[in-house]
Amino acid sequence: MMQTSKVDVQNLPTYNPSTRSNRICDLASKRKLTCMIYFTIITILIVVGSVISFYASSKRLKKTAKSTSSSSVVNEQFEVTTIVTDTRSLINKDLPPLITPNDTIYGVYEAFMGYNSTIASPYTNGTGQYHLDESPSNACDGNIATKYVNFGLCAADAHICGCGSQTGLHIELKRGAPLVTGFQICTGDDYPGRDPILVTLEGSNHSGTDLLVGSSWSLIYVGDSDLKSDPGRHKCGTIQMFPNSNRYKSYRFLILSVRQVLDCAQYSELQLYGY
Ligand SMILES: [Ca+2]
Repeated sequence: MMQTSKVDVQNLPTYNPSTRSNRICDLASKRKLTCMIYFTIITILIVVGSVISFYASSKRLKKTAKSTSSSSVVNEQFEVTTIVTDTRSLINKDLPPLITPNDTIYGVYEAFMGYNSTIASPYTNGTGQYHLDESPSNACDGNIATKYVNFGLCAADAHICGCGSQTGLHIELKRGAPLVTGFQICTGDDYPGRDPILVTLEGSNHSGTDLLVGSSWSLIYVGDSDLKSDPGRHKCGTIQMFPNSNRYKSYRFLILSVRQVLDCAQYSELQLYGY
C-alpha cells in the first residue's frame, strides 16, 4: 500500500520561465566573468612566464658568452704558455740559467774530454780561432740571435772532416758551485751542418790556467745534444737532463761531432740548469 505524506500545496515553488531564464543568464554571466577572470589570470601568468623565461634565456646567453670569452682567454693563455715552454724554439724561461754574462768564458780547441785544451783566439785566418764577431760569450748571453763560431784546427772555408770538432768553451762561474743537472743547446742562424750533435760536459773546482789541464776535469755528461733532428734555425733542443751529485764552479762544454763536414761548429746558446 503506497504511503503518502501531507504536502502544503500553497507553499510549493511556482514555475516561472523568466525567472529561470534570469537565473540561467545570471549563472552564465557569472561563468563568463569567472572564465574571463581565469583567462586574464592565465594570460597574465603566460605573459609573466614568458618574460621570466626570456630573461632567464638572456642571462644564460650572457653567461654562455662570458664562458666562451673566458674559454678564449684560457686558450690564449694556454697558447702563450705553449709558446713559452716550447723548448725547441725558445730557451726555457721557467728555469733560471746558471751562466750569466758576468761569468768568465773562454773558447777552446784541440780539446777532448779528460785531455788538455788550448785557448782559442779571435779570427785572423789561422787555426784555433773563433769568428771575430761571434765570440764564446755569444753562446752564453741568453740571446739566440747571437752565436759562437769556432773553426778549430781548420781555417775558414776549409770544409775538412773534423773541423769544428774538439772545440768548445769553459766557464768559471762567479755564482759559486751549483749542482748542474741539465743543459740546453740552441742553433745559429744558418748552416745546419755546423750544429753540435755529440757533446760532452765536464766539471771542475779548479780555476785559471788549471782549467786547460785535462786532469782538472771530471766528466758529467757525454752524448746527444738533442739537435740530431734539426729543429730549425734559431731553435733549441730540449733540455738534456742527467744524474749528477757533484757541485763544480767551472764547466767545460766540448763538441765531439757536428752534423756535416764543414769548416766550423756553431751554436747560439749553451745554458746550464740546476741549483
Ligand atoms: Ca747567444
